[in-house]
Amino acid sequence: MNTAVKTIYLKDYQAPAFRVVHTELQIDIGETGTTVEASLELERNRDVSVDQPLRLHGVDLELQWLKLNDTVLTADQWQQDGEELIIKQVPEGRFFLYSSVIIHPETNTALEGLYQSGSMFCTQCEAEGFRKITFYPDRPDVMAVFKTTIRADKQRYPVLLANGNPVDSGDLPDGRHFVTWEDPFPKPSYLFATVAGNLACKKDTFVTMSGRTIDLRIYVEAHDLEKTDHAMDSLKRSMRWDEEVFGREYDLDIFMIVAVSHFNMGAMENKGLNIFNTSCVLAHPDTTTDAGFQRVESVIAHEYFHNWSGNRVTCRDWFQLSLKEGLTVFRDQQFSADMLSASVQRIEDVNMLKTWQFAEDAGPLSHPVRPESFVEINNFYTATVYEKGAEIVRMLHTVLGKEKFRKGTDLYFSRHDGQAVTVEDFVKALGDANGVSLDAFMQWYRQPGTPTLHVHGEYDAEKKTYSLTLRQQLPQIAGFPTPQPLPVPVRMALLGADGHELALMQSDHEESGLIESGLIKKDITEKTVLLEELEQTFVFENIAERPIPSVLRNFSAPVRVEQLLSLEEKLFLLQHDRNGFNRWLVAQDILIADLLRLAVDSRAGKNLQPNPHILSVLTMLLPELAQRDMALAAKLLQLPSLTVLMDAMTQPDPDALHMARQGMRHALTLGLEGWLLAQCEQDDEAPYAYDADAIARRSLRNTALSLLVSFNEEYHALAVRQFSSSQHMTGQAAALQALVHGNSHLAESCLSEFAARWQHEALVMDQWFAMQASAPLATTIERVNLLVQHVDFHWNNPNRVRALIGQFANQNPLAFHQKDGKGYAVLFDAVKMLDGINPQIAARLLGALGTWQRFDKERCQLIHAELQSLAVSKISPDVTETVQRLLSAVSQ
Ligand code: B3K
Ligand code: ZN
Repeated sequence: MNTAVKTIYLKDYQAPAFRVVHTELQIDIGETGTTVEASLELERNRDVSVDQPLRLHGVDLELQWLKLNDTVLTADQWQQDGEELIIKQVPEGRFFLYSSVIIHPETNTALEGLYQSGSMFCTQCEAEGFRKITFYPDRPDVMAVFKTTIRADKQRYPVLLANGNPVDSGDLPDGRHFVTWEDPFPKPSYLFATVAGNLACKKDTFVTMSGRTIDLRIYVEAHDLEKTDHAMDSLKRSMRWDEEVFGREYDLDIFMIVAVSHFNMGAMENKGLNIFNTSCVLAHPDTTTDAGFQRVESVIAHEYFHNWSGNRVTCRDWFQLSLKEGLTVFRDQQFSADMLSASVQRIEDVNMLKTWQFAEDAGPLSHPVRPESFVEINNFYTATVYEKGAEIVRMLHTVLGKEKFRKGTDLYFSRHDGQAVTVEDFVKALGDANGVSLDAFMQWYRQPGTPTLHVHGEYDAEKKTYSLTLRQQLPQIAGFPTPQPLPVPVRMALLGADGHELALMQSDHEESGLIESGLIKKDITEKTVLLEELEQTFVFENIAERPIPSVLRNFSAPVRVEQLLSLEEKLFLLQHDRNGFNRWLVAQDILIADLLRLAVDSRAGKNLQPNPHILSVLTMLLPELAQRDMALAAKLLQLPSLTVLMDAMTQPDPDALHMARQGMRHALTLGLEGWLLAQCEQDDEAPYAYDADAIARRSLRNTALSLLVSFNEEYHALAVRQFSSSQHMTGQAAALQALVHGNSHLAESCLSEFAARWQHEALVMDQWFAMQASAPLATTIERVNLLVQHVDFHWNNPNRVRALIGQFANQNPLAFHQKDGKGYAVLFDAVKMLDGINPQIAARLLGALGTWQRFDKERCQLIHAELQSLAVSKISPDVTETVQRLLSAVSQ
């Protein structure tokens, strides 16, 4: 086992000994090395004793010289200890430290620090990449004003960018040139960025709410210029929305986005110079699916929103990551809900949470939204920190209500502008602004694991009261204290016999000071009750009939729900609840239960017979629902995924669940064949429109097509027809995927045609790899092993690795968990291969095993052996930490 890893603890946090007043960088880009000269104006913080040395971070830097004020430092005046450069004696007052280092972006495959992507140079500094550029106190609570000069060959790199505003530029000898940028806003080093390349630019402007005109620029490779309209439009809408909804105005005179094709994640919010994975900025109907368009819109918004939630107010240390990520995800989710359909957005967000975050929280990778220790912080950019973090912010929004929440964020942004703060500061500002204490919610940040909410209702026909009893069951996660009750907001309504909502009046109920005041009025039919103890009963009066409760509306808390309702009552909710989200939620519940039953039958070799009552309700409901809410109809038709089903099974059996799911799909198609066919035969709209209705129509049509293709070979021609005639990628890709996943003999020729047509479009080729890797077929492993050898497969491109290996391991449980262990071998071979190239991506891939301990003995043994063999090889700290955490499942 690699034991050289060092664990960092939240409890050990110490304020920085020195602050950086001003940072000046001179970056000289060369083909075989880049020189970085830094000038740092430093000052010892008050209360720090004079004998404390200056400690700077630095990784893989070739030090040329170091100067303290006017004196060159000799080797005995400094020392290097791991990632630290220690300068033993520095003056008492302000002083300057100058350094010169050489770095090698041209061989940097980890894509952290300064690196080359294709023919351009770019940076990624979050979380700790700046230390790969120069010696620096590389921690978020050290905020400085930056001035950056970049020099490079003018012909190859005509565009030279950095944070802030351009203040100087000019030509240099030998065909080189320079540009100087100044960023007036103090910022931590993780928000530093620079770019050099030959890039085309899409320009626009935005007039802010105070009347300032901002230059907007999106830099891309020339052939991608036509794919920037949607990003620019999304950016302008994000800027307006943040002004209107959060009162946040942009601060610099220019806002730039640069698209790069080699990027470890979606995008990065560097001050004034966002750097984006091409997949999250480029969009065109010819090459991008609806899902791609939506992703661009939300990531553009997310990074833009970070300008306030992250940049102006940043994190004190990396344990506080959710301070900026949870809040910003919440903000981007709200934005997307306002742009398209709020209920579809909520369904998608919750589906994501339940699929990935609940799973993460149910295994050895479980951690609190604010972790208490880490080896490699890059391993903690997780669904828990992001998505569960966003759910905590959403709960605060729910209990305060929209206006008070806004008062709270106003105070947070003004009180902490220019500061590096903690999650406590955020929660306190929201409370202070409204004269309430929200401290109880801090427990959500500290306590890992998903609570289960047990719901039980009783109607007293004589007293005309309805008592709703809520109980929270909290999982004990190894290594953490006994869990404490959490505040759980439960948004709810009571439905009468014909589906109408009953008026809610609570008897002698003391309103928690947190809930919107004035909520208890006679005509209120939906309200939020706050469960603060392990168990509480809420009594509603004047309830004239026995109601059916609709609880946890819009998923008002990130919990699993166990509700004592009969199938009939659940089917009633599915048909009558006015809350579209809850119809989806209850449908999931109904379907999961029946699919689990079918899986048991499948293991016993029985005939698979889905519950006829469920089938008849669905076949009756869907065509009628599609008239009113096509998007919801499409969502219901998609059925819970294999991953969600595995989560619901005590010992997941992907084979049996797949059979069960196929059986249900078959039965549904049988009942709905004519209607499904009618959906596919409707005109495939051209030109492509990006709006909620058009997306819903395409979604329903494509879901119908996939059902028909798996149902009967006769329908394969229908898919080929759509594949050839569709005027947009959403139609083409869905048709091809239906053929590939439906194991059609027509798939192969369409795959070849598609590859030939799109071979020069990397993002389309990613889809080509992905749909083959995610095919639930016995032949997939063999195919993935061949695709790894494909000329267009590159280990050094994270998008391609995610498209092939990531999709296989995360989106194809059937093949990945194949009983002979060949699927695991694909993953572990990839991790070993990648570890030397890009440890961040290697470690992330292992996340696919987050619940491995729940599988049967044979599978567990195979995975355990692979993990152990990896643990004893020479691997990066990133992978070491993840392997150790995964292995901890066996000692728990
Ligand atoms: N803040 C970046 C993520 C950085 C990841 C570093 N491993 C993107 C985002 O959340 O906006
Ligand atoms: Zn973010």
